Amino acid sequence: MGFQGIIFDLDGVICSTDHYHYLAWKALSDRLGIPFDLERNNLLRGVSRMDSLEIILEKSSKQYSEQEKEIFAAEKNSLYRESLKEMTPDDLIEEVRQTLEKLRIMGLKLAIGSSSKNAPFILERIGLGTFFDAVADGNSITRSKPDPEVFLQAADMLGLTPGQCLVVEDARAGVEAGVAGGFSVAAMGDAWDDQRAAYHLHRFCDLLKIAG
Ligand code: B16
Ligand code: MG
Repeated sequence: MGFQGIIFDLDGVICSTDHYHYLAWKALSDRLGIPFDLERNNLLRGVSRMDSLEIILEKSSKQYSEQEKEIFAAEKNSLYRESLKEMTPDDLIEEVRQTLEKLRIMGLKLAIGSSSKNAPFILERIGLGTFFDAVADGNSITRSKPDPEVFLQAADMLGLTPGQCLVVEDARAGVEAGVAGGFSVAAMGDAWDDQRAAYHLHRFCDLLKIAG
């Protein structure tokens, strides 16, 4: 309570790009003959592209060179970007749009804290390219979640301390990152029941009660 800023994860919180990640990783895994399903996909939430690939390759019987891994990651990203190109502002759920607008009217500073290098492109596709007061993402950090760097950077960009901000996350790695950075965390989606989170969101608009 009494927060001055909210830092949102992107994939799985603001929009459902997490399913596009799954489809692209699944296509690559199938081509390489590596078992991969929705349950394993949950391990990749909030984790960087190359770290996600390493998790997928744990189930491979073959060893791959760093050069091959770069090619696999580029292949996955190219498939993923094809899906992103289809996104429009209609892909932003109305409840999310209205909640964001109400939070802004309440005077909160709003930021994105995402591991994704595609974050600016996604925000532009869904019509939020200039909405947030700050965007910290995979392009500006050196360490991916569960390291708190992305959230600390976002708070710094807002001119706030971690204690003044709430982090909203759908990934267990993201909840861990928020707590490690000294933030209160609201968990939703796959991480909803994570006991490290201070709040558990049934619906996105529940944020209005927490922040109000
Ligand atoms: P990219 P988030 C994360 O975004 C995704 O949850 C994770 O699945 C993905 O591997 C990571 O971004 C990197 O994404 O390949 O687009 O750079 O949940 O932190 O907003
Ligand atoms: Mg996420």
